[in-house]
Amino acid sequence: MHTIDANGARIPVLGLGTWELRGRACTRLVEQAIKLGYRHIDTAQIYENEREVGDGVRSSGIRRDDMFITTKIWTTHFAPLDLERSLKESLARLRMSAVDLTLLHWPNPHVPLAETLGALARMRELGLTRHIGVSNFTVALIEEAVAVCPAPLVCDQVEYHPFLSQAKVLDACRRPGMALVAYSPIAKGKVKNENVLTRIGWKYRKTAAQICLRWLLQQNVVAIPRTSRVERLSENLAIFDFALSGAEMDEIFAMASPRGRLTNFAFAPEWD
Ligand code: 1BO
Repeated sequence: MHTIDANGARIPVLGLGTWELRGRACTRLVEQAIKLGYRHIDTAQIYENEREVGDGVRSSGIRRDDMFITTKIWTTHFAPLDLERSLKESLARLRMSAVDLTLLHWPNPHVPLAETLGALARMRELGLTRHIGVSNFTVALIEEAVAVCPAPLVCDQVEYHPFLSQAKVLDACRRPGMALVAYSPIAKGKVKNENVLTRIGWKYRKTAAQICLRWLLQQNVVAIPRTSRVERLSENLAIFDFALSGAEMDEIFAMASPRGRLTNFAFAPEWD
């Protein structure tokens, strides 16, 4: 699996997102993904599937060291002692002694960022997580996080697909050497049958989703598509045998729109 280096982390460029995957279906999909070649699985406390993700990793038979596992701390656990307790609970559910990457899932303006990041950095020192990062952080929040965090942050995980520009966030990540990890990289299936992506796909005998994932890959962006269908797992992996031209990349960049965001909540920050 191709990887991206970011502040000491080597992140497999394609991972399996598990948001909304639950129960035995989640375990089976994680196991199947690993058997097909996935080496990066993304979960979160709020997804309520850490136990099933851990089960899937173990039943695949893969060595733990060959996997890159991310979890995310929910915003109600950002006070330092809560953060430590909740990460230990995540590890107990996953039945792992450490994860590869722990993220703050969303910004929480009610707890000072320096305190939360100080606690997260301590989790790294204690060996409970190999790397740390953030998710759903804006440019201003990335800059604040980098300034106050005692350890290097390796990524910001945000929604990113052709309908939503993340040029400013990408730039803010690159300056301190962080990776951008794209969730909903195929826009929750909305790229399927999209005209530009479908037309480019004919040329390479690829689907619109594969063109979209390749477009992210060529920007050095990590993508974590979620799917509940086994056949899609292989489709999403088959993006390493062709390359988009500069003109095709630009055509896809031109699809972004101010109304392109698909995931928003009342507690979300003011987006860039
Ligand atoms: C509330 C979950 C958003 C994507 O991780």
